[in-house]
Amino acid sequence: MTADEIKARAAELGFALCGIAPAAAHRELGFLREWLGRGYAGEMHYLERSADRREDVRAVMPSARSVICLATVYNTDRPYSTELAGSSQALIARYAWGEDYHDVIQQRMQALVEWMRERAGAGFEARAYVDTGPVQERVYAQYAGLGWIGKNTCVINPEIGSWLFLSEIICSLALEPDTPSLDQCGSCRLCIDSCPTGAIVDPYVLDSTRCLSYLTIELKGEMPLDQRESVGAHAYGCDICQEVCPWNAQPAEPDDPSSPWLPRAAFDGPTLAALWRTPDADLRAAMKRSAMTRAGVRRLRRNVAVCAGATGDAEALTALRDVREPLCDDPLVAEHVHWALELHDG
Ligand code: B12
Ligand code: SF4
Ligand code: SF4
Repeated sequence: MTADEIKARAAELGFALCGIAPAAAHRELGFLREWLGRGYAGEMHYLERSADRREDVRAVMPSARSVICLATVYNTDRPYSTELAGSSQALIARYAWGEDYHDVIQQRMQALVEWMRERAGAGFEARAYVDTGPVQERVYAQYAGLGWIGKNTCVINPEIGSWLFLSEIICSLALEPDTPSLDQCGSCRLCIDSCPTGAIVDPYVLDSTRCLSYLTIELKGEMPLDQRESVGAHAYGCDICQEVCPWNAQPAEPDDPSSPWLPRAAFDGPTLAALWRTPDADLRAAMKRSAMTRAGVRRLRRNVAVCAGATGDAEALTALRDVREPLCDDPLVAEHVHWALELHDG
């Protein structure tokens, strides 16, 4: 079984990109320790706990010789959040709109692993991960030639941009590696200058504790007071540093109606007020089997309350005063509602 045969099978299974990186001590893997040491992981303690394995896939699977890196495009033809500024719309990061990518991509990878297993000899070992494994996915993707790690820290492919889910199969086969991608950011710094919170503290270095994606998704408790006003209308995640990137300027292809990444109705451009007025049970149903289950309804309500305060949107503030779904009275949510109303009512 050759690398080319694996790539052809990956394309049949719906992967947009497939490349091979050697399981080796790549230079960029070493940045993780310093990044953790600076406290940039915030509350994401799992990154610290698994740092040994994240530094080298051979600590995950000692027989690892190659990492088969895969990318799946999730863009749809909906407008960018930067085009919706001041529109009252609740901004939800596009990766979270549709089906849970962990489920969709894990199934495709299992099919690829099974296909490989049928062809490989005895002793074949493989582990397939999408997002949740102890692997620095972007580093391997760069070495597999899928794209370079941009100054916004995302992997960018020169032909298809960075709206990509990464996943990988660590395997015991010594496959022919691809040529690593070259950095094409040049003198551009649009992502750094456009980040609303200054989270990209240096080119290629992101302080998660300032990133809206971390604050609205990963952070479990109260949002720090001094960061709330910079949240704007970002109710879940943030896409700005990718939207401004020239490599994502090409409009998306018209949507295939069967695409798993199309937004569910509740998250297809709702205003902040409409999102707040949606009953808890409906929000829960809309989140089912989507990536948004990570934050859940409680944190989504916390975020929408912060957005209402941060934007001062009159309809959203009215909705905060009117609607009393059970989760609105949750102490975490109530504190953020109180903050938003205090800010505007005095
Ligand atoms: C933790 C995490 C986060 C954290 C931290 C992000 C981060 N930049 O690390 C938070 C919650 C903020 C986050 C946000 C997002 N994430 Co995230 N996240 C991860 C996760 C689980 C681990 C990333 C990691 O290891 N970080 C640790 C640090 C050290 O790595 P790093 O910032 O990537 O730094 C690299 C380089 O920038 C460089 N570097 C670092 N320091 C230095 C210093 C110098 C001097 C130099 C030269 C280089 C350099 O080397 C590092 C090597 O790893 C990965 C999945 C995975 N298992 O890999 C997904 C992943 C990176 N996330 C992803 C996505 C889609 C997002 C969001 C777009 C979601 C959203 N819309 O809200 C945002 C994007 C924000 C951004 N600009 O990165 C995708 C990225 C796909 C792509 N095209 O790159 C991944 C790969 C998940 C997946 N399987 O598809 N995420
Ligand atoms: S996702 Fe948003 S907040 Fe985070 S670094 Fe990018 S622009 Fe900044
Ligand atoms: S916006 Fe510019 S600097 Fe940032 S990742 Fe894209 S090309 Fe690189």
